[in-house]
Amino acid sequence: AERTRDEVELPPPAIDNRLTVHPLWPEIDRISTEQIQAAFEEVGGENGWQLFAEEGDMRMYRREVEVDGMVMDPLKAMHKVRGVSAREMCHYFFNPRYRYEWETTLETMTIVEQVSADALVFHQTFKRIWPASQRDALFWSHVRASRGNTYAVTNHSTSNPDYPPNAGACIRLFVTVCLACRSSWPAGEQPSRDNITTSIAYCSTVNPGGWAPAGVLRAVYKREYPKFLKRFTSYVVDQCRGKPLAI
Ligand code: 18C
Repeated sequence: AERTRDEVELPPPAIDNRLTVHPLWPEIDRISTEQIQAAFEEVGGENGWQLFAEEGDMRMYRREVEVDGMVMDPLKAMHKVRGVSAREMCHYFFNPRYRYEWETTLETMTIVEQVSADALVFHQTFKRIWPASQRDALFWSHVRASRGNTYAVTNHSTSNPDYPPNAGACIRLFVTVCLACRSSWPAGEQPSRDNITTSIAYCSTVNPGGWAPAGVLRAVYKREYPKFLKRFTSYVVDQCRGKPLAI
C-alpha cells in the first residue's frame, strides 16, 4: 500500500494545469526557470565562489555578501548520489509528509495553500539560535521535470495576508532555494538502482530579515548546510531501498 501511495504522488512529469491558472504562476515559472538554469552552471573560482566544505562527492561553495551589515551569502552545493533518481530526490524534498524526518532546523510547518500536485505554499518556523530572535518563512514550493532526466524543486518567499511578517515573536526571513537533480546511466542500458547516478546542485540564499550577528550566522550555516545535504541524501537512499526505481 505504501508503495502505491508513493507512486501516485511522485512529482508529475508535466506541469499541472491548476498551477498555470493560479495568480502565482508567472512568478513561479520565471523564478523556477532562472534557478534551474543557474543551478547547473559551473562555479569556477573567478566569480568569487569559495569552497568551504568538502566530503566525498559533496562540495559546498559560498560567496560572502553583506547588505547593510546583514549576511546574505549565497550558497551553492554539488553532490552525487548513486542508486536513486532525480525524480525520487525531488519527491522527498517537495512532499511535506517526509519533511520532519530530514529537516532538522524545523520547529513547525503549516501548508498554507495546496495549489496543485506540483505547487504548495508553506509557513515554517525554525529553531531559535541564541542570541538572535526566532525566524519564520512563508514560501511557495514548486517541483518540475526538465529535459535531460532532470527534476528540480524551487522554493521562494511570498506573502499572504493571513500570515503577516513580524507579527508575533518571529522575524520573517526570505529564502530562494533550488534543489536541481539530473540522473544518468550507461548508454544502451536500462536505468536501475545498480547503474543510476544523480548529480545534485543545491543553491540557497537566505536573507535573515533583521539583525543577526554575522559571526554566529556564518558559523551556523557552515555547520547546517553540510549536515542538511548529507542527511537528506542518505535519507532518500534509505527510503528508496527495496522500492522499484521511479524515473
Ligand atoms: O532547503 C532546505 N529546506 C527546505 C524545507 O524546509 C526549505 C527551507 C528553507 C529555509 C532555510 C532557512 C533556514 C533558517 C534556519 C534558521 C535556524 C537554524 C537552526 C539550526 C539550529 C539547530 O527550502 C534545507 C535548509 C537547510 C538550512 C541550513 C541552515 C541555513 C542557515 C541560514 C541562516 C539563517 C539566518 C537566520 C537565523 C539567524 C541566526 C543568527
